[in-house]
Amino acid sequence: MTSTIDPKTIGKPQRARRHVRTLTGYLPEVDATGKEHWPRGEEAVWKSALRDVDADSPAIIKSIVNHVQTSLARQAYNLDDLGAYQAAALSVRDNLLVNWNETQLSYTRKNPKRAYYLSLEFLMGRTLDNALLNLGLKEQYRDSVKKLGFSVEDILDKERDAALGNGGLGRLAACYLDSGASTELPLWGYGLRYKYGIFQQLISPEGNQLEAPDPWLENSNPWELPRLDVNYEIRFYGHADRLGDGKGIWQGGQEVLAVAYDVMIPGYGTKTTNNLRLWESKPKRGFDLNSFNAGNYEAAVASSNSADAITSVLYPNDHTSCMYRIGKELRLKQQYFWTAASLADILRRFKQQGKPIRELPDFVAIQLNDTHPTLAIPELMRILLDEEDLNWEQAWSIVTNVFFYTNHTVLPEALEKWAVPLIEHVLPRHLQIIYDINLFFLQAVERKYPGDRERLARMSLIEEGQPKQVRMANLAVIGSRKVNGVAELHSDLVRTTILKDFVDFEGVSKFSNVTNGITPRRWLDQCNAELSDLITKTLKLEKEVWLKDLFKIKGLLEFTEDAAFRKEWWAIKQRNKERLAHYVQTTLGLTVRTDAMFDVQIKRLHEYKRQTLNILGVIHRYLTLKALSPAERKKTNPRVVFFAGKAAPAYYIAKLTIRLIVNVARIVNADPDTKDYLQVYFLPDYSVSLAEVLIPASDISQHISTAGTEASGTSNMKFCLNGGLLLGTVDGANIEIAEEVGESNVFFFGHLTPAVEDLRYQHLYHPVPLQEKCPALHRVIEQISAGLFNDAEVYEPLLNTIRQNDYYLLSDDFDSYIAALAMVDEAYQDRDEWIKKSIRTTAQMGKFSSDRAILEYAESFWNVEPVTVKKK
Ligand code: 26V
Repeated sequence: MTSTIDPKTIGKPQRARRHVRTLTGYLPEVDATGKEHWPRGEEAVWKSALRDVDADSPAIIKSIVNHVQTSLARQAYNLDDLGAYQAAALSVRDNLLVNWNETQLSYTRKNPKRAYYLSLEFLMGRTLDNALLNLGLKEQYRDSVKKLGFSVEDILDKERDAALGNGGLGRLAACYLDSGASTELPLWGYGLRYKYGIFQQLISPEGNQLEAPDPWLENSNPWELPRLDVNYEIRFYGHADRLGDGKGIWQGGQEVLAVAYDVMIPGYGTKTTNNLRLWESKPKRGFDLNSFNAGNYEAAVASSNSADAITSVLYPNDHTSCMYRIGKELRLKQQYFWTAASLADILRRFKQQGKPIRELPDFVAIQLNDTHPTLAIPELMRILLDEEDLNWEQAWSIVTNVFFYTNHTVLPEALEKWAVPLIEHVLPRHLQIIYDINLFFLQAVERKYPGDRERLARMSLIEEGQPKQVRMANLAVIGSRKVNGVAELHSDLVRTTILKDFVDFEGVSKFSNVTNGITPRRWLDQCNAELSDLITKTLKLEKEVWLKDLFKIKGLLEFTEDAAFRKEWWAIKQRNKERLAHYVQTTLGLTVRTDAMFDVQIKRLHEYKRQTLNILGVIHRYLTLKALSPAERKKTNPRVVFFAGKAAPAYYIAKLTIRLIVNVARIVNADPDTKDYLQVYFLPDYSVSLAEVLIPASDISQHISTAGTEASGTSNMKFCLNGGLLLGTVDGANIEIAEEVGESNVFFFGHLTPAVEDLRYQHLYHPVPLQEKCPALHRVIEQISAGLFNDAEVYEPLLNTIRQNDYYLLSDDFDSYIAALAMVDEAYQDRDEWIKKSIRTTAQMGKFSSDRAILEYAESFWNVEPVTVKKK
């Protein structure tokens, strides 16, 4: 069975009349009598809304039509889906604004302690659908838009993703904002308004990843409010002089302007509408008049261009922290520009209350999302010392009570370091302060461990070398009140490996864990509306109740034995598979079987995430199938394997993995012997919106990082919440998911974290030939090398990573991986039992709501309490 229907069109009325399609939209049809026929929707609806004062037109229709006319300067005749999306978005924005104003007013009146989430990435995806859900206006807008002649699905589809992030870290920030507003916390986000988000991924005919810019603001962005009046001057370069007593003065250099753009963040089922403030860089003056008057036009615009450059593009995380391809200096300027503007804004708001600066920690908590905003620590010191005239002890005590630091990786190559000469050049005053912090800190360490020079060298903020480097994680740790990892295992690793010395020195209570979470609004109700409705119906609860207290879905456990319920559950999975198949058909022109098991791995391409292990497993399956007789093949379980994800542009090995996947897909899908049993797809340009289609369709998803390398993973939670089972290693949040849903409902394989170090040692000093160690893997690699997937020599560098060091332990885990895949196949054959596993999995995912996670931050770190904004 293959997909032939377009699920989006089910139940959609056919348009009665055809209209002439022009570049600008539709023209009215003129019939034989010369009468014009209204092009869109119901004539009376448009006309009464246009009369504006007419009370008989529903408010939503009136507001959309009003925006069509006055904001877009268009009318029914030339309104296309994009225009309709924009008008609907502006109309929804009006609603958000009312709540936003109400919320900010109530914060100003009540003056609660506030929390700020500083993140260089916010991977928001689309907004319209989410705003409608949170406002509880989905059905009304569906109706209104329909009366105006549009389908809500079509117009939702016109929105571009706001892709201001790389992956998990940025999407986590977006989930936390949703949960902050939904739990009524006074929580604001601060980030950068990149002109270009994460690059668009194209795949060449050979299977190579190509990158194109992501001009997401091209059609204007209805969700942001420019606040041209909220702006701060930010300085770079110049020179700094010490004034004694830890104080200094910073002068000269370049000054640019940080201008605020606000994005409203509505809570689900609350009036609370928080703010995400994104900064744009602008030249302080349009251009340099002196150069202009001297006739030097190029120099005049050069300074203005360099100011604009700061927020022009989001940096992809590269495979090494050295980022040799794109300017390091610009990245450092980005980080400082954003932290300095955010701090200035936070302090201005605090000062409006008229409180003394020493009370700052009673009113402000700042969460540092990874080390990217760590410059906020010396920046706040600078302000307190040089501008507020506090002494060092007073200033340091404020700083260390305001900041909180979340670590998101233990991979050594991902820990940020900045060259001392670069910081000295760009931020001379901050380098002085960093040195002073280091001096006082190392003096204290020396007092506790006299003469332990190695320990001092390890803990120093400065790493010796050519050049010397500032270790941002060390600075973030000593400048913060609490430090946390993002899953139990990861937090343990943080405490026992990268930050062990700091735990010994400061005591373990400063180092804790907050397991990541996801918002069930986007990641269940929005992306899988049918499943959400079934859950609501089955639990006999209002959907608002269980979507805000996700532990309530445990009630589904009672229904695992109910055959009718299981049938409905499975039918929804099937329709989600068809929706995905339809997407593949319309975007790639390929026909996906929907009667097979859907097996999905979607995440950034990285060696530690081991997409390579997955594709080598696919090849193993292919070779095995080829060796079977047609009759034996028929007994196997048909499987469709989906991959999606971007590789950092300079990450050669990751790009080769993509190329291998694409070429394996090409050969396997065309092989008449196997194509009924195995299909492989690489879906280009992975995004939040694509994840929303892929996740609900998955039977099994793969989270197969080398043990100890994936801090948490959050897509694992999204799949399980949607009733997809998990195939994974004992790593990150996989472990806690298994604890919750029961180990019998997940498929674990591979070596455990404590074994990893020893295995790596063996690879280096006692290597065993691959042929002996893992014949199955050896056979697969030899086939690639022999040209089974064309371009044999192209893959050699990728294959050599396994043949040589095999740092990520593919050869150690391959056999148990293949065994785990076989267990998945076997389990899938018993369909009823599989569906029960699927239901049990969803039912026991309550812990992974980001509401739980954000409340943990609020209660155990920030000491920030909810503020109820009254519904009028
Ligand atoms: C960055 C880099 C940069 C260069 C070297 C290689 C490398 C490897 C990883 C990273 C990511 C650093 C931070 C990050 O994004 N961590 C992710 O955070 C998620 C949210 O906590 C978590 O679920 C993911 O497991 C974690 O990788």
